[in-house]
Amino acid sequence: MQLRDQDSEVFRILEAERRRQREGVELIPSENYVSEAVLEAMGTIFTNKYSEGYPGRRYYGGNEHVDEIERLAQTRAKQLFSVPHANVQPYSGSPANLAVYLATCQPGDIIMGQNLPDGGHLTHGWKVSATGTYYRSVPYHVKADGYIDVDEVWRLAREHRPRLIWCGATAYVREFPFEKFAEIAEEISAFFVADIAHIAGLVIAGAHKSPVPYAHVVTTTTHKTLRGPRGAMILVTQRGLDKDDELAERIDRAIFPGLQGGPHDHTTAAIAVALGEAMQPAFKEYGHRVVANSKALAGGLMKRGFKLVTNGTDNHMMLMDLTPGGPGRGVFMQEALDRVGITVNKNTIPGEPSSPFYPSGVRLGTPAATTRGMREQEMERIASWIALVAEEVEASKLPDDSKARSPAIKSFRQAIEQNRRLASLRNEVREFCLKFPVPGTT
Ligand code: DSN
Repeated sequence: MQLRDQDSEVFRILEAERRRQREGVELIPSENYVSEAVLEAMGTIFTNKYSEGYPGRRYYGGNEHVDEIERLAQTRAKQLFSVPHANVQPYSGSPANLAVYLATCQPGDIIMGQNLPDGGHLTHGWKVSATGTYYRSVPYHVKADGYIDVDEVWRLAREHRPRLIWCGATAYVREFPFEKFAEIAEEISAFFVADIAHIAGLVIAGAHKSPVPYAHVVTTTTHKTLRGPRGAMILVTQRGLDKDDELAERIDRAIFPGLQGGPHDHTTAAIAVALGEAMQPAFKEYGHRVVANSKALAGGLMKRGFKLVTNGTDNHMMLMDLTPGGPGRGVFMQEALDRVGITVNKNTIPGEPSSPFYPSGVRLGTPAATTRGMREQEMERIASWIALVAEEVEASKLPDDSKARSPAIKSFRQAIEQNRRLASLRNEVREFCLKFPVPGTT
């Protein structure tokens, strides 16, 4: 029986989400739209199977076809990234990164990663993450200009001699200096792990330098610029095997049985499909277009007087610094843009004067809009809408008194619901979006 007939309640919610995706502009840089083939593979009977272990070495019977699909995903991953080993089983990016710790460190070891408010990821040692609890985290930062402070990385690495150094981020708009991290790690005999979750698709397309010649291990999610299902991969490079010839086995054992149980075989099937798509010439073009669109959107925003961290971007994302209008305004912009159908996320900025919950920035990116076929001229239009929304909410400021904040945001929400200018922009955005189909929503 079809979902529509069997469970009208779930179907209704799904339809509402389908409408939201079709009728709005998705600018969260970690999101994307998968193809219908990826969606189809996700929704297959591979979800019925248990397959603990690895191809040819399973704990359950009946895995001959799962073995085949997992081997195919591994082969495609190895070919695309030019690496000798790929594990495609991590449930998502955070478990993939945890598995790297398990494979390379002992609890209590010193590790280094980019500080979270400076754009780094939770799993690179931030204090509230298990990685900041079980390991001794020494974060590095970005400079006042927004670029990674490589001199500080050198200094901290020499002083603390970490076992593991991460390079990778969730909110960093410039090309990563992988070669510098390789030199630093080499000098102190640390493992160098590149987390390319955000930029994997750009790396495949040649629109961002590859970390493979420099890092020992590379982790990535599969659902951001790579445009696959929600999942992740851990790649071991030749450099990694030269450092530790058992590194691939250590990584595999860390994922299973170290951290996870049975792999999600339907996800593995969909990863294989996404990797197959990423091998096509059209994907190269896609990766370059994502960056061209990102530069166009950044240019459109700066032209309209917005301040961007580092004054631009090299990749798929940009970070608006809203502090000229007062600290903590990210939340107002996110809510107001949501109201007109432009989805972004509030984000901390380097040197954040407010807090992660009430940050002073907004993070935007172009992977999803580019998948829909939007180009530079559409980015210009989106920049103009963002400017209009900003103008409309210019007067809204975050109260200094922390108790007054939640009520202020509540009344802001009511005000934007009633704002006629925003309601009319919402209609314009909807009409525009319907011209750019989202795969799987028609
Ligand atoms: N949630 C991801 C992002 O948005 O960048 C990071 O894990």
